[in-house]
Amino acid sequence: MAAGGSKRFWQALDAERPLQIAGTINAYAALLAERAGFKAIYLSGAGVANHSFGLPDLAMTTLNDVCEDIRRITYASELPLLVDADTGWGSAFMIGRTVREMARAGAAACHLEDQVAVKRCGHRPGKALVDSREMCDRIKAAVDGRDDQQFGIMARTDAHAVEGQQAAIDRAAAYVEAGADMIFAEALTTLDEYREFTTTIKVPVLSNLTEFGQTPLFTLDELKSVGVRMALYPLSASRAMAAAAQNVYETLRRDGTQKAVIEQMQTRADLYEVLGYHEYEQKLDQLFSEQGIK
Ligand code: PYR
Repeated sequence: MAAGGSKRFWQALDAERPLQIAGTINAYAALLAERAGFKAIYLSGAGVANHSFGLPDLAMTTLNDVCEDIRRITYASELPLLVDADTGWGSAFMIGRTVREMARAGAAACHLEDQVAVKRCGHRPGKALVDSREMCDRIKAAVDGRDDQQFGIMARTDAHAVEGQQAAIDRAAAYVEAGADMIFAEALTTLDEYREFTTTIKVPVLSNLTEFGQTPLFTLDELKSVGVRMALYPLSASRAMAAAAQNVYETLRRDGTQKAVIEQMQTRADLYEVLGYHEYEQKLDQLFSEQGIK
């Protein structure tokens, strides 16, 4: 299913402006995003840590952990998948390997950030950065490491919150010079700041619209008006899923029955529709009943 993902990513970026990229924490979420009409999806590092492992987003998951989730998602969905590669899990040749492993697992593009290896969530205090030269080395290693030249390399800078707007723009320009195909401008706070990025940086710029963070929930029209090319919603659906699940668990414990929350649930029929369950079942009947096996 993965073949051609990187090509489809660039096609989507060209076709939709800004390209809406939906966070999908697992394969089933990817199917739901596809049905809603998204043209690209995202695997969040926080999503892997929080939802696959029950851990905070503090550099506690590995390349293999992320690749396992990439494989599951890209087996289920043809949508091009952008993946959070955190700080790349090493330096030099290891970053090249990170890129190749992600591509082989089915990813279409990944982003690498300029935080130190003991990274933090981009919208939390206490972030520390490697210097610009070290981040440029990460980008060069990533670009050199890809065997599919269309695999997208996005450089994320966390500098706005740490060193200020001008330093963030200077870093982004250096990362593009080092070979980055796209820029992830993390935790900007105003549309003017995005405009400053997009007028200086000549590759597509992404806005991370994570809820309860530093960036206001700008609309697509607002982002378009300042030249932003990608709008990322990394955990919107998973936050809603988590709140719904919490409510169901609490209701079951409190009421001893799920009757009060049944209306909020996806029905069995809808689940089967998303999965193509009946087509699988018909195939099973066709394959085995012809041989007299019931
Ligand atoms: C995350 O969701 O983990 C990001 O880094 C955006």
